Amino acid sequence: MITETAICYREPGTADGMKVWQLIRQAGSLDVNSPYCYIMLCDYFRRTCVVAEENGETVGFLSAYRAPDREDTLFIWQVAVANTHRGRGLGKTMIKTVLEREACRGVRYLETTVTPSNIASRRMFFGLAAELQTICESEQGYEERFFPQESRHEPERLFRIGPLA
Ligand code: 9YT
Repeated sequence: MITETAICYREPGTADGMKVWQLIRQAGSLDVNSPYCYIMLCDYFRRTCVVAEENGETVGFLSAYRAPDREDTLFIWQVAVANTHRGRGLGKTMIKTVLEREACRGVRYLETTVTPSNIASRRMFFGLAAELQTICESEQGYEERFFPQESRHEPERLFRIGPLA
């Protein structure tokens, strides 16, 4: 028997911050920021963030904000999907969910940065651009030299998707 449960996509609230931090830690492929950072995102930036939930469990998180000096651009900070829920389009659905909100009215471009090792994320953004019938351009972004050496951080390549219809 196959049991399909519904995934709910919603705005986060302050209380989601700690679960999001746990998700990011478990997911493994992203920078683990402080619990405080996720609480702030879930509170002050809730209108442009998305929690994906299944049976009350946090299985996905999208953090994003409108670029302060470019109103038409939504910067996507992190797209996190639980290991158990990969390959099911959660990342794309979270992005489409946020784009439909009032908070994203007038957004024509998506920008994000992705490390070379995060192949799934790169693939997702190119796939999303195709679905939205637009293009995905790639630029240098934040090279390794911007990061402290001891952090051993990979370069962050910039991807710009748009214009959106
Ligand atoms: C799209 C995405 O998840 N980018 C990750 C940026 C960075 N490496 C981070 O915050 O983990």
